Amino acid sequence: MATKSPEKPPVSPVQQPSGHEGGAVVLERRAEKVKPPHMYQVVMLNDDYTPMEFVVVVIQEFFNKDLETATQIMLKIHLDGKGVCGVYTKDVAATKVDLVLEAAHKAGHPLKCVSEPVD
Ligand code: TYC
Repeated sequence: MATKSPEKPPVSPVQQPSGHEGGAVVLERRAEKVKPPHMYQVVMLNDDYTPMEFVVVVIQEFFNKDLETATQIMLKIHLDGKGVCGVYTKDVAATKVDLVLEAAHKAGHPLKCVSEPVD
């Protein structure tokens, strides 16, 4: 009966030679730790002029929300003055902001949004 060998210790940060390098010893340092990226939330701001329907469409299109969720987010912004539409890496959040501002500008609405780091 095969007995289970004892648990191996956690992998060392240095790659151990496998013995198949033709006699050469290859030591390869592995990345110690990969931290998750800092995340940024896209916050949309209320104003008195942008039509509610336009905001709902923008939230659906650029933040991939269904109609019901987009409507809830829009109403929260309308009532509280601002609301989070999504959380992304820094570059993606910045791109979302640009796309929303461009769409609003093209449609002649003063809709604004910003990205800010999540604590
Ligand atoms: N307050 C706007 C209105 O009454 C609607 C609105 C909602 C505008 C959310 C911007 O981010 C916004 N027409």
